[in-house]
Amino acid sequence: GLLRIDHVGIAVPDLDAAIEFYSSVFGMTCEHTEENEEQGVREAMLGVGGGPSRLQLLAPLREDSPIAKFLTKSGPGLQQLAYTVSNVEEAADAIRAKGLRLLYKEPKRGTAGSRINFVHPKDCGGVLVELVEPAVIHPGD
Ligand code: MC0
Repeated sequence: GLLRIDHVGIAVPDLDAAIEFYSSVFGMTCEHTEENEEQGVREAMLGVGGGPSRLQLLAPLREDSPIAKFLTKSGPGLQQLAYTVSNVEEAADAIRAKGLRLLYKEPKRGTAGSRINFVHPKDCGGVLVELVEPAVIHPGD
């Protein structure tokens, strides 16, 4: 099952400008940045209010990346909602068994060594849902 909301992801054209915006307007802190070549993104994870809530900023690395396509089609804005799970294969199988499409047959690599899969937004009321199995599950999760 789902443990909690892992992060909310926002597509942005310029990562550094977006980090500066969220820092100066909302006082968020950038905890981690990473390039994910396979996903075609440069990303930043921002902490919200000193608690476990996190905002992920996603900028395209290439023209053919899902974020580039999203920006062209929809413009900057909410791109994904991610849930923490303890086991991504089990969570994906359970959702698949309900007849929804998962984007990947096998999990791929996400932020900070996590293992990820996605539910197709057309099967989820227009929301791109990401399942995240962190490399380390923190106590209390
Ligand atoms: C597309 N659609 C969306 C959407 N992206 N709806 C809601 N949220 C989104 N993010 C809708 C389109 O508007 C369109 O609807 C239909 O789905 C097909 O979209 P498309 O523009 O033709 O695009 P596709 O089919 O080529 O790609 C959509 C798809 C893709 C979700 C399959 O974006 C994808 O593979 N996403 C998963 C990977 C990803 O997002 N990576 C970047 C984050 P209409 O009605 O117009 O037909 S990487 C990440 O998140 C990692 C680093 C992490 O967190 O650890």
